Amino acid sequence: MARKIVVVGMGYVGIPVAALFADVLGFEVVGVQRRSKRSGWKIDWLNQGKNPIGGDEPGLSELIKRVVKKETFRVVEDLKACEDAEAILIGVQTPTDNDRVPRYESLKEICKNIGRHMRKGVLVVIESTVSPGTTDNFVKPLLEKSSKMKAGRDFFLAFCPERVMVGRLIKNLTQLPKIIGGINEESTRRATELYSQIVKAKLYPTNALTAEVAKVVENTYRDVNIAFSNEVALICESLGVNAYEVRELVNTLPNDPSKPMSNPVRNMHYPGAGVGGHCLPKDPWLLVNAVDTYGRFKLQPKLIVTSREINDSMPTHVVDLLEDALNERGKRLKGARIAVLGVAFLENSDDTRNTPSATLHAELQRRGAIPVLHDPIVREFEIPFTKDLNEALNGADAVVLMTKHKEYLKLSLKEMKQKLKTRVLVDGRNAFSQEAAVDAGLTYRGVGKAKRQSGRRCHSS
Ligand code: SAJ
Repeated sequence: MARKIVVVGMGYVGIPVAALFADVLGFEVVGVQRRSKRSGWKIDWLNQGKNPIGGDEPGLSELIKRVVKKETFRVVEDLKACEDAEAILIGVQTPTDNDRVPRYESLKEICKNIGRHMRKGVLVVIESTVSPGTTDNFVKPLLEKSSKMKAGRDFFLAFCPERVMVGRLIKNLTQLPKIIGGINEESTRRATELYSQIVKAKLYPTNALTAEVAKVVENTYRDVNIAFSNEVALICESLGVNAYEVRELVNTLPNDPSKPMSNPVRNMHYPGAGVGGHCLPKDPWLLVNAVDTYGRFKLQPKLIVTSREINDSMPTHVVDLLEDALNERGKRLKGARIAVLGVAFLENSDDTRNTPSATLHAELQRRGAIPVLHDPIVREFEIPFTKDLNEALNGADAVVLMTKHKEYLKLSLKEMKQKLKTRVLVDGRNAFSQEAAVDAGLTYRGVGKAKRQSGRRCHSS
């Protein structure tokens, strides 16, 4: 008898997790996806064995094709599919609202519905990142109430955070260690056994609350490190040195985490035009929110909040660099037509969640400029954009690079210059050599780069 798994939410987490389990001998997986305007189309695509996730995702398309062909994976709309499932994995969006408070409407709905259908002995796993305390204090009571069963005895519950990253979904899911946080030992034991079927790396058992804190801390750690690099970039701009060269020099210090005491580990992150995605702009607030909601004593995290503010300010800094470069060319930003390269928050992906390009677009409009967004990979976005690069470049007063898609790295700066009305290039991701841009006759500005008047050599380019 096949081991039946249900995966709720066919997104960047749910799709690869479901397909991986469906590829394990003896497993049958049913994905559940609402037929919403935004994501309903994925149901039919997946059932035709097609991969709805754009951009480069090594191995995912072949895997989906294979498991649909061998009929171990299908997608439905109804949570009724949970009735005979031995495990139910939840990978739905857990956004925060404008006040940075977690909004769990969809998680709440799903837990209430799953509770009505799930059978005795089932294991429920939360993969989505949630504010610490949510599994024990929000999900557990919801499931107990709608199932009329006792958690930890009649059914089992664990928080096992995803560590996916667009561009390497399969690799991260199978090669990265997995944290397994059960509400009790039996829940942890069952979840560990389940994930050992697809995760080839080490599994780390712990309790739900510790797992929740670890997940948001690992993303907050990254966000704080990026903020540090962004602040160093601003310092380097004012001192006239290249922050990326500084980063390389700093990282020449050995970086072997396995021998932390033998050498001072340095792993300076990349400065850039901002921090986007579903995780880094949100997870620090989940940590801050947890202290407010469940904290034994109140405290106001300063470093974490300041880091968010620094990272959120980078798109506006890019507009400042643009305004300065245009002034050098005797052009005002107001009324200027700006070609913005890149809508996705991450290179070579189609993911636009919390993209810094949206913040840049709003700031350009606020200052009276006319932004034209371009992206070669993104399928849909709430702001109109073009996939035709010439449409964006021709007659523009400046180019602003926001996403380091590989398509842009191949661009000829000379050809780009020919198409522009005002020859300004602002590099938000260290995509281009300052030297080459200036030699091509462009006025160049870059996050973390020394300001160099056309024709004069700076300290380092
Ligand atoms: N970024 C920088 N500088 C850097 C690294 C990233 O400016 O040095 C920017 C990127 O351009 C992007 C944003 O930060 O706009 C996020 O980039 P990311 O590479 O962190 O991509 P995510 O958000 O998809 O992935 C993160 C990862 N978290 C960690 O590495 C700790 C991934 O492992 C998580 O699985 C993922 O969040 C998640 O889903 O939580």
